[in-house]
Amino acid sequence: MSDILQKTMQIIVEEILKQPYFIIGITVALGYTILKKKWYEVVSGFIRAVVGYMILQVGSGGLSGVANPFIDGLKSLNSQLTHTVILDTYTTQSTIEQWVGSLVSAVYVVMICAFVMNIILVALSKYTKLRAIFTTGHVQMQQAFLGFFIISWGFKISFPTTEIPMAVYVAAGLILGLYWAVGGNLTLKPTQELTDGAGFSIAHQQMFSIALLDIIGNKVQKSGRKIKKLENIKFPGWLSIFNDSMVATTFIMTVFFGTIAVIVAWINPAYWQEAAPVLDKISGYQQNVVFYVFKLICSFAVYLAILQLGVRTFVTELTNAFQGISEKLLPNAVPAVDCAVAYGFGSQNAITFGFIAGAIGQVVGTILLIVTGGFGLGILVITMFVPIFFDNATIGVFANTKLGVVGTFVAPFINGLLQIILSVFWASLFGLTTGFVDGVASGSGAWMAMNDWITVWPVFGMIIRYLPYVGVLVVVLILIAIPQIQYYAGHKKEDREDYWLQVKDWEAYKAKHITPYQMGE
Ligand code: ASC
Repeated sequence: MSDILQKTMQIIVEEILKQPYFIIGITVALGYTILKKKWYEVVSGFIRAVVGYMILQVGSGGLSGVANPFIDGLKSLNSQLTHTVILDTYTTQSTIEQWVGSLVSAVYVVMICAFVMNIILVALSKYTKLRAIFTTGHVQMQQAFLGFFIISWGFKISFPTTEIPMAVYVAAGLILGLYWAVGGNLTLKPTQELTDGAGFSIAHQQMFSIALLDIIGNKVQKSGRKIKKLENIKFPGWLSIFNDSMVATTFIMTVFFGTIAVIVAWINPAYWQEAAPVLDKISGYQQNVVFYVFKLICSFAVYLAILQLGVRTFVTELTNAFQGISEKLLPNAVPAVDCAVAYGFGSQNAITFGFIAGAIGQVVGTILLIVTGGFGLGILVITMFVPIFFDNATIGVFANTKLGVVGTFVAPFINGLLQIILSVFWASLFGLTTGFVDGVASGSGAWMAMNDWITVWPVFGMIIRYLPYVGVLVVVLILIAIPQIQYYAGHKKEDREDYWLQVKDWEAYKAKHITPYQMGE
């Protein structure tokens, strides 16, 4: 590839595609222009979208950063953690980047083609029944790498290698583009229910589980069973502290991370002494450990509040502007956005409770792992914050909407357990139990551990492995069939066109098709 081409592609990928704030900003500006808004309204919409999204990123990035000292503390307890699998989205991306070496730019091309394909599929919505454009660029990049790796495994390619048949790139692009369009489409109705028609869907890493919760929730609601949602609970007595999500978050995080902090301090007293920052460079005063940990723990609620401010800043702009796009450019389309946007809706406590239930599931999974010697595979896993928090909190928020309190605890708990058990299994099967450093296999391996990547994607890989070429066709057909099933089987024949009302007129759709949930005592 020529130098200029490579540089241009790098700019497109790094500065535009991987930056959701830019895509969202441009989308708003484009939508307002189509709606013939005044130039200054277009500019202010663009700015609110970009700044709002950046605020959201400060919130979600901050949440991850706050958890790091605790996770590092846990790691410090075992110095032989070199043969471990790190459960994290970013680590998985960088581990695969090292394995694929010089083929990295080919993965960029796959990502760009898949994104274009997502748009084309939605442009053809009349036939494809697909309505969502994936806009979460940093997640798309991670998915492009793991998706490419899984599909290469399907074609029996082992890394490191310098040549890969064209068919692998084509299959990866096709399947990724379809996955983005289909996943975003699957989350559309549940997200409309959560947000009461805000006009977007979710573009993240647990889209199939959101759809599954919706299906289960519909069955439960239709059965007439009463559901108790978190937002309808008024906690009495001392429990009333849970009525305020800021207090609830800080309280729960204190118990959870406080316990970790104490365990770490007990086994490795030196850790916190080294981790605490120097507050005064001149006198060399190092922060007292108790105050340091207290401040870290309070920061969770701070970053959640920031995240929600970000959502409030740009969501209305995006919803309004996208009307222009879906009227003129892409009929019936919605933007699919980061899971954190969902945290601005529904019960705020569902975020924290979902996380805690998932964390408990992970603790149980880890104990099983230790007791069984890594399920006989000799592998240990270390979870980072993104899978344990964002995957489980998102599942918690959607579970609360459809299944109430019980769902908010049960669904993320099961997910947390599966995150550990299945990640060990998949990392081992797909050959990601070690990293690749300086030309040799060494260091920790990695797996994303997000729900779609412990369930549907590994199955895609296996179908392709056992049915070469035909398998690609099978996976593509399965993905193409999903929206058709939503359209044809989701509604009675005479109501079929109401499928589009989910985007065009949510109130009308809701009145006709959503079973009002029965509030429990
Ligand atoms: C991910 C990932 C993140 C978070 C973020 C949540 O999968 O890589 O940084 O989730 O998108 O807001």
